[in-house]
Amino acid sequence: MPPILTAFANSPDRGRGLARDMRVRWALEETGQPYDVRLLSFDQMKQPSHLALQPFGQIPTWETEDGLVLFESGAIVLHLAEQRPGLLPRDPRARIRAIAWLFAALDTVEPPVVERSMCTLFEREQPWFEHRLAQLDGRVRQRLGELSDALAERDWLDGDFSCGDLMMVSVLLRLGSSGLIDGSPNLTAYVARATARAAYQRAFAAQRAVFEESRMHRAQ
Ligand code: GTB
Repeated sequence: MPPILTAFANSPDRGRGLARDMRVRWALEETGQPYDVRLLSFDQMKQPSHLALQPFGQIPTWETEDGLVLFESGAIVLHLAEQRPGLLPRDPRARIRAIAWLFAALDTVEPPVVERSMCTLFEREQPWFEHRLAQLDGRVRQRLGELSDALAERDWLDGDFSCGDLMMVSVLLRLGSSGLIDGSPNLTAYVARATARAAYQRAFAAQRAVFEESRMHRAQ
């Protein structure tokens, strides 16, 4: 039996590939690993059977036939990258540098990006919304500027495309239509280069199919 990834049955991103199962699907496609998906409602995510896999009642999780259970999208992507070639260099120093970029994506760039997106989703009605958004935009812009300088004119962050690039681009995509990346042409090109990869396209189509299917059911 193929391993099982969990994902939203009805993703709030409406098929835009922004939920965190997408980064795992992308890693699976990059490394050519087959998988099945278990789709969960919000209620199911909070049931004991899912909490046994993911203590915070979230997606994604990863279960293999031989009993491995993993949560945290970063840990799952890193595990997949270690299983087969494609997302980590062989050279030990290059390998740990790629892993450092994966952590940088999750721990340094994603927090202000998520904080901004929470603000636009849940704080829009507050009298201080515009002020707060400007503040958060500033924090995101600072990280984007630093990342843009680090990437410079290279295609990828450090050598070949790696799980560090996969995670960084997954995080940048969450900025969506904010326009914040537009000020950094090298980051815009970086995201376009990554999302043009066949593996990204396959992963995107797979999560999009879930949304289309649920839309059809809702319409019936
Ligand atoms: N650190 C964990 C990881 O990386 O695996 C975080 C997992 C996480 O945040 N999962 C979210 C979840 O299960 C889904 S992806 N939330 C339900 C809950 O906490 O009860 C986050 C997400 C949700 C929606 C959008 N969107 O609509 O654009 C984007 C990302």
